[in-house]
Amino acid sequence: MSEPIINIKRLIPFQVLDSRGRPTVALTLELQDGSTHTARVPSGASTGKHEAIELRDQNNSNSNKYYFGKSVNSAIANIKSFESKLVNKDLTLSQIDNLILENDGANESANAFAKFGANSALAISLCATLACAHVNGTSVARLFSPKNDLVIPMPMVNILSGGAHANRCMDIQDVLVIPNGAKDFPEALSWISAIRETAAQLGKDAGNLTNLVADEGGIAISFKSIAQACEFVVKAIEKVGLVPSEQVSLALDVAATQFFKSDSGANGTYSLENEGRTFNSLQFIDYLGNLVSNLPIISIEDPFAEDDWDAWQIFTAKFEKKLQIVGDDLFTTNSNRLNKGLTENSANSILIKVNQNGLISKTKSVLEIAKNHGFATIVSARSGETEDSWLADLAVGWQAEQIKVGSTHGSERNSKWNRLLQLCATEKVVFANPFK
Ligand code: 2PG
Ligand code: MG
Repeated sequence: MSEPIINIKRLIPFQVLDSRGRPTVALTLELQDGSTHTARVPSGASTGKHEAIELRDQNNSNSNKYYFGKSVNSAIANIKSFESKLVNKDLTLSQIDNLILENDGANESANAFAKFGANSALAISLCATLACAHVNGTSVARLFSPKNDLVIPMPMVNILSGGAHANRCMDIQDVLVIPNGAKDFPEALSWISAIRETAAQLGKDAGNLTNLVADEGGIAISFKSIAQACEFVVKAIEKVGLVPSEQVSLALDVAATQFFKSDSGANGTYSLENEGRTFNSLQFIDYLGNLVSNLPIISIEDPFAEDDWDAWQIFTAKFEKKLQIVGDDLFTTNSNRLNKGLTENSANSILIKVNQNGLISKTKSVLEIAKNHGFATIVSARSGETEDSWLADLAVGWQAEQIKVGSTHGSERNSKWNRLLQLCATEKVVFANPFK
């Protein structure tokens, strides 16, 4: 299938706010046919050090003063100065992405886009994707999946938040649920909504619900141990009348880089402050092994720090048959890091975040490499999100089979769930279940 061609008239970048109230880049791309295509760029909190670099204004200029150094005027200026390289030309998405890469000299190295900004790059690449769907006369989902039934991904949904998203009220970042027994996406979402509300009620009843909805719409409750947090979610699943494991299972995003302390990169300790325990890598492998053996956990993300490759390898050798082992900070949606992980058998699944990479066509290539090697793929939102819903279309179009966008509170989360509901209502779909 040949790629659609677009002809850009102008780029209008501007600053908007994300779901955490922080500035982010938005762009309206106008085509020669007069149509406009607008996208907003997400942003993480627990960012891996190998992610493409997001540009923020560090200076304290007047326009930045009230945003505490987080404004994105330099990224916006970069888009504007790049405009002349794109306008009035017939270009495909791949050609546009390559021009952006050449301009930065980044070539998908770790820490790419230090000069141009991954947020500048992604704004252009996203808008170009939307424009390609427009000239094709289709949705973004259908741009990438023109034939056959659309594959609606299995959701992985945040119930409890901790770590960088909830003032570290739990050591790990998320306890999530996967509705692996649901017959379709609408049923899956209804189960999850019930579990989230029931968990909030249980927290209130027990008097330990922190008066805070976390960054991704999850519930913030202090737990002394990870096991306790998991048991709490199991209780919520049962209270709803669903059967743990059979119908709904647990997933963890450990986000271990956040509590790994090291002077020299690889050798260091994992320190669970709420639990009051410290582990070396081998001890932490045993600790997590024990958790997954005793609880209905079917997926574990970032169980080890982003450069603790040995621990990943040992853990994967032990648990790959029974567990989805997901690299987020480990791979940072970067083909070089993914290839190292494939060679060393460091995981069996990858989290795909478009702003970790910076470009839509290159992100798609990373996902395809992963799929071709039998890895499970999970398209993911960031903790700083916007009202945009293109992520749902990308997950469907790329047939990722899993999607993670936080919880079921907050319109920046629900815009993605709602888009999937819309696709279920308007298209012929099949519901992916990689856990059957
Ligand atoms: C993650 C994401 C989303 P952040 O770690 O998977 O939950 O968090 O966007 O803060 O990196
Ligand atoms: Mg993560």
